[in-house]
Amino acid sequence: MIELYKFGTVGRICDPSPFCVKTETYLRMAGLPYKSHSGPKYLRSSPKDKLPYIRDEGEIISDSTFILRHLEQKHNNILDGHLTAEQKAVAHGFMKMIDEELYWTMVYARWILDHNWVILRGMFFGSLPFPLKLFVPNMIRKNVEKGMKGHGIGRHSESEIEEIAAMDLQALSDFLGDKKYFFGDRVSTLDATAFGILSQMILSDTFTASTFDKARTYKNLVDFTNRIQDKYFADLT
Ligand SMILES: N[C@@H](CCC(=O)N[C@@H](CS)C(=O)NCC(=O)O)C(=O)O
Repeated sequence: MIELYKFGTVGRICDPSPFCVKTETYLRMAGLPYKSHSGPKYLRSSPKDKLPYIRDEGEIISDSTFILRHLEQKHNNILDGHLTAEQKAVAHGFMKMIDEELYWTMVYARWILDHNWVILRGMFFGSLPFPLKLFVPNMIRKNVEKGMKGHGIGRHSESEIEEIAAMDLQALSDFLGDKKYFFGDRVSTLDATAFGILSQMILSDTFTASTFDKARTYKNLVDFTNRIQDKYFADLT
């Protein structure tokens, strides 16, 4: 059985990481049996020091993109087999937009906006023993900030980052239109990927940001997110 290593369920969301949500949603959509292991301690055993990773018949695969690619190849394109080459190309573009851009606007909202940082610090680092809790959280926040500068997103102003998120959300909403899923009535890896980020922005009320408020103004994105949550995560009430 596939073993999934992730951070862990928070409320009704199966993980605070969109990449872990993407992977778990994929497994559920594909109907592949899996066992999950939760906790930041698994970062230490992750080959890329990030979560998620999976163990599949003894093979370890790290990074959600490679995990989904491995599972699609192994299981005869179980989710994307019905897509044309053109649809796959569009899906690829949207998935990169989500993973490489929209994701970072969420990171900014959670880690950099001071009112959310206070919440995140308690949530992720609250159980650190004294005196570690005095300096470790700030050190990690500084590293995140550095990573955002390296990526480029961290060089923009707050309003520019909100504008980037708004453009990405508009594109997702326009492409979804009144379809049930991004390519019609059948789910694909793009749906799992979009659900990964939209579940954080739309379903979670832990953090507040105008980008998340913006996401909730798109009725079709809200309906899509609830549809997937209700269908695939009914066990998380
Ligand atoms: N490209 C990776 C990104 C994974 C990733 O960034 N995971 C974050 C959580 S959202 C993480 O593990 N961060 C912990 C760290 O950097 O120490 C994927 O698609 O899986």
